[in-house]
Amino acid sequence: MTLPRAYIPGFAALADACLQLAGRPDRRVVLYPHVQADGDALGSSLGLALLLERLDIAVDIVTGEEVPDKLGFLPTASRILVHDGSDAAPGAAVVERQALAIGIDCPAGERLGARRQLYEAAPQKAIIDHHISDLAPAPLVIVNSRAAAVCEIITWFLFYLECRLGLDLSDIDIATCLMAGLMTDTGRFSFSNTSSRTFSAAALLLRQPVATQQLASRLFDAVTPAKLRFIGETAQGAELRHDGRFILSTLEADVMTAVGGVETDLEGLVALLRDVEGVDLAVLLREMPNGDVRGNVRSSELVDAQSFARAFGGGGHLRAAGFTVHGRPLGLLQEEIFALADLVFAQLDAARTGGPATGPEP
Ligand SMILES: [Mn+2]
Repeated sequence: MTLPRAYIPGFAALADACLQLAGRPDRRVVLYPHVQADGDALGSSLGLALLLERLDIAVDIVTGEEVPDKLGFLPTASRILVHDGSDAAPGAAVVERQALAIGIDCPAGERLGARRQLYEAAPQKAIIDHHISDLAPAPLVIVNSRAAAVCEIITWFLFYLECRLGLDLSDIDIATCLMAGLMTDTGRFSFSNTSSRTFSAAALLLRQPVATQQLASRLFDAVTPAKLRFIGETAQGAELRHDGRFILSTLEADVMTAVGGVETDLEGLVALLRDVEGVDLAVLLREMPNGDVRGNVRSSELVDAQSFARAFGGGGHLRAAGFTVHGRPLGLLQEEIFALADLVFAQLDAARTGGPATGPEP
């Protein structure tokens, strides 16, 4: 296996910063996954924590909310500290002893929610992310938007450390956590973000006897009663436009309240919309209890989901992106989304009919 060269400067700087803290339990690395952490954010945080601990580096993980039930099976998930912004929260105590704070699966900032100040108070800060962002390059900013998951980046970091230190650093727990994130963000290795490097990273992890089938069914196949209801509501409310190439559905606050459920019950709903035959752009809106509207965007290779989400202040990946809108009624936002979709499909049609031929030569 060959380490992708582009990673070397960032990994060297990160390893230097971490290794300085070895044997110093009073000087800790603190990991900050994004709010509403998913399988990649939690898997990569747990995997990195376990990896650094093998090198006698003390690590804490601070999340914005309790680990969702669905991900509670991840090895050592119970170690995670929660910080909701109050001084009494268990996670707040890390501020005294954090020597290095690392934002995981996000560019830190707003994506840390109430933990932002805690992160920013650290004497040294790093970021490990795979989203497209405007972050200025810095030695401890490791952002690769071509990586399918942060777990892919962490796996290569593991490999880098093994080569640098001449040690075998993987174990079954590390490999299981990192594989969980790889599977989450690639839809079990089926999304277009899955590259040869993703498979190489998976191969590195499978040096350990990871229970991949069990992992996949826990992450993907399990459907809670709440999720079943959400699937029904999403399908029922779906509106198709532009000859079935655009689809939008909405989950209003009263539905969310009536069904109950948790964040992970909403996973896969926007993918369900995107999977409808003929759809090139899918948007799912849901009203949050505080009146904000969260939008999820998915697209085929013909449409840029990321720039669509950006128009509403969000971001993400080319085919999968999201945004949160504050203080705008759902109906108004819906109209804005339809208007932007009109523009997107008008441009697509113009490129197809009026512009130069883009298809393969006959
Ligand atoms: Mn991710």
